[in-house]
Amino acid sequence: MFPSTFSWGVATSAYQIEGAAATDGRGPSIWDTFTHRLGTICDGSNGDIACDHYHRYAEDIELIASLNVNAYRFSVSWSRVQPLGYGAWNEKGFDFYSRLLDKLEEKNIAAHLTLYHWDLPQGLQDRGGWLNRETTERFADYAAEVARRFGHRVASIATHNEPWCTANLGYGNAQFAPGVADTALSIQVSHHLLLSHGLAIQAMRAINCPAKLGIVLNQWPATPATDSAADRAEAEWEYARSVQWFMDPIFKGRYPQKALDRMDMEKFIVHPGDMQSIRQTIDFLGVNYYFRAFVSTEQPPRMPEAELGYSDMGWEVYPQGLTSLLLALREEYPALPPVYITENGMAVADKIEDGKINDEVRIRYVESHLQAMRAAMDRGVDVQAYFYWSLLDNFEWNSGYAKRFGLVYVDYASQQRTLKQSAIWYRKLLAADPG
Ligand code: IFM
Repeated sequence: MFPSTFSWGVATSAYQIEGAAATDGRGPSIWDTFTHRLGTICDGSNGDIACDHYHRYAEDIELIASLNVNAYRFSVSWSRVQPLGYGAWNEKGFDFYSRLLDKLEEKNIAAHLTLYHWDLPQGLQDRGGWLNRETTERFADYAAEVARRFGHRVASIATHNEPWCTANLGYGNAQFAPGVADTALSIQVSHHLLLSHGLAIQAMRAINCPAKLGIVLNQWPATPATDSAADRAEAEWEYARSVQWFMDPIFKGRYPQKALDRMDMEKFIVHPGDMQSIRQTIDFLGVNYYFRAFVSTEQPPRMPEAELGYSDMGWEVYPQGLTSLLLALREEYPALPPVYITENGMAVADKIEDGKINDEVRIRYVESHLQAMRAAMDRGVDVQAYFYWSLLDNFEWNSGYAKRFGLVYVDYASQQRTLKQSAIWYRKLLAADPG
């Protein structure tokens, strides 16, 4: 049993499902530019149409409601509501999110809004993107405008989704938009993302935004492959550069020394006052959990023997990592606010057979992670929400449409949605324990 106030949900993001890339005045984002560049996406696809959610949102919210969830996490496409990322707002873009919120209200589903799920307006990229410090101010303007319009209609607003990915995959190894491979630049980008988070929180507080405000971080505990001093040191470094790199500035007002010691800080510029700007009180921390880091100094790196197997992404299924991660966060950050598990889910090579998608393995995945989350709650961690990633199969970034995370199967040719067995299981679970 979970507390009666617990939020149960499903999550999506704008570029992955909306489509309607050039409809009603939406401006291009860096993901439009990136996906249209040859060789960037495994199956050569893009998010031009995706799940066509822009036109099918009402049907999709009916689906969400049919799952018995009481919460829905989605993101706003910045370039839909402000085509260039600066200057004029696009009323038609805001109207879309207003209609979405109307429908969620009608169904009594709490809305959890994310401001930035990786789709920077191309107009800002043309001015230097996240390497340009000014982008942090534009982000704060955007946050304040969204909060002014929707702050009273949503339960929470997260500034960023997984800034680790924006910095490391967008600027570190070029797997994601905008496709830059320069580690030193990725470090500067991570600082600007954190700064923009702090400025956005301040801007939203300044207008007395009634929604809960926070950030969503992807996190993993790091396990050394062996007990050797080298592997243990490597695991500590991994944890410092991924988890603590984002947590320490927000909760302690400084970067972790263990990470600074080994990073290329030559091009790193932090202005006086930045760390205070980043260290804002937040009302919740969103944790996205998928796997642990299994750290080995051996080459090629040793893979863990995965008791519960690997997902279709090649990620180890390791539910106990969620318990240990949450316990570690509570231990290390006394000011830790309530935690929302804002993403957790599994890619499976799903197939429709006789109109059915038998994804037993996904059911076991969710079940085991809910148990792991519950174990951390029993030991005192204040977890208040769980969102399955994702509602629908969707555009999985550089994997295109080849990876399916949804509770709901999408036939992209017909846009037909079919509930997988996991969706039916989740619906029953929530009917029995609605939180
Ligand atoms: O699809 C992504 C999502 O956009 C961010 N978190 C991880 C998911 C699965 O890779």
